[in-house]
Amino acid sequence: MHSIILNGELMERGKASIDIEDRGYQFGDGVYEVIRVYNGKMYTEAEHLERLWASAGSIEIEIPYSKEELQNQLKLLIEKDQLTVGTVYLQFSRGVSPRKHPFPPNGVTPTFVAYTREVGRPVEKMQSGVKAIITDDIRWLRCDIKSLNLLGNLLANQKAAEAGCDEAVLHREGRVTEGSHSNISIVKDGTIHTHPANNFILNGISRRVMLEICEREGVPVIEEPFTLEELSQADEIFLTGTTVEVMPVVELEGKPVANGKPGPLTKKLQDWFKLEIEQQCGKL
Ligand code: DCS
Repeated sequence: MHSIILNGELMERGKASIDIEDRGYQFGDGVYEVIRVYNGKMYTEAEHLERLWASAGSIEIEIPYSKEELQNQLKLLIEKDQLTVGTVYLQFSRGVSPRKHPFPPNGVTPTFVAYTREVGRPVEKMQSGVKAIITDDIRWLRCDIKSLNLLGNLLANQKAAEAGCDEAVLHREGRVTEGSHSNISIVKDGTIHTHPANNFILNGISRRVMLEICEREGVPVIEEPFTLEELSQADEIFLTGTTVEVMPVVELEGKPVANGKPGPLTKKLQDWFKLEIEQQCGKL
């Protein structure tokens, strides 16, 4: 039976209830994280918690725990659920208050929810690659905040799903930003191109791991927006994200990417990424 943490209390999922005037429920007024668990251990948890605090801070939500306290709660949850490979989802909303747009008065505490899910590594897809569509990035201008408000992402991903694809590549006036739930990079003549970590994208933790690997291994990277034209001419395209790790895109808008198979640099990055995980969480 899966457990849930609600405001610091570990309980059965069926016992948890959320007030209808919780601002997360009514406004999407909150922030979240998804942390990968391998061999029962959280991967890059410090980075995720750091980003959670940054996201909360940017919308003036004060998390009522220390990072250490939160980490301990999540560890207990993982142990209780006996999770080996999966994810922990956690969110903080601004709390419960009569529905009004301005922030509630002081004294309203954020609502904290966390639960786990068993999710295997997408090994087959990592080998075969996935398909993607291209669509307008209609989201707001603070995509660096991991906000509960995901309508722009959902509409894009729904379009992808309807086209039988896994991901939607988003662009603003022809400049590629990211995927609906992943970061995107291309390879051209041995160089990786990826959007810089500014307000137009989520600064993905997996993206950062990938960039660190590239620096260490001497793979050249250009962190500048690339165009749809460059995307269509890419030698390789790959996504990075907590659940997808390093995922090759082999078909874009129904056309094969290069020869339609995962590219050599993407495959190398997958191996290096796996080694990074193994260093923190043990053999996969
Ligand atoms: N960009 C967006 C819009 C995302 O939603 C995510 C992750 C990423 C990039 C990649 O970031 P990480 O490398 O830090 O995961 N989205 C999470 C989600 O909503 N489900 O799973 C991962």
